[in-house]
Amino acid sequence: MPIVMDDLFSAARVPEKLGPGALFLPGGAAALQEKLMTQVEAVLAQAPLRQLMTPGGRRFSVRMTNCGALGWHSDAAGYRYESCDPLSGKAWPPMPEEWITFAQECAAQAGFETFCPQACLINCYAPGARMGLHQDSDEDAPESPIVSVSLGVAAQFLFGGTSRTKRVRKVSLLSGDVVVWGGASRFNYHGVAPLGVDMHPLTGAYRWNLTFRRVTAEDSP
Ligand code: MD6
Ligand code: FE
Repeated sequence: MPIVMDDLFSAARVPEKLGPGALFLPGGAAALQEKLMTQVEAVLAQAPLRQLMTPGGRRFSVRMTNCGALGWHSDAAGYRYESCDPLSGKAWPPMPEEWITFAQECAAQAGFETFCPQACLINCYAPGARMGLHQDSDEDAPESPIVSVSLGVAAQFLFGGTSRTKRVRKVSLLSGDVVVWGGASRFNYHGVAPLGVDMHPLTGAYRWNLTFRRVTAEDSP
């Protein structure tokens, strides 16, 4: 078997600790990808993607929706979780049971044994869409990790530290990759570089990201 350049330069696709409480699971959702995308389509039929506004009046380049008991929302009033979709006034679509089980299995691999997600934020990236460096701090459950699943076109995930000025590391996220984020890394800055022009058999030109979140303390209903 000849060695090609890709083999020499690509990172090993094995689980890797990105920091205390932060675990990269390459291919962690590989076997579930098709099923997840089908279930995403079902969520979209009830809660379509929308381009939210930041509190400062800028439009997110990423389109978003949610499923679960709570959904993340942003407008002039601020970032927050809502129990009903502000577009329809109806409850967010339920989170599929398999998603909850899967997110729990991923969290357990990173040492978070009691994780029970209440919200799944669904992000859709078109070519050029990006997510600036931010902290996920709209949840009141600092003990709970976030479980993040990537589907479709590959992206560069930017993983910084607890302050904006810390070194930012780039991690290539391919379809089916999972990142678990908690403990001492729970509030690390992170973002996604502008999505390139590419094609993936499952999603065409798009990248999807599912983030599973606990919003209220783990011992609350
Ligand atoms: C994304 N992800 O991958 C954006 N947040 O599209 C996030 O903002 C994120 O992947 C917290 C933990 C993991 C993440
Ligand atoms: Fe985030």
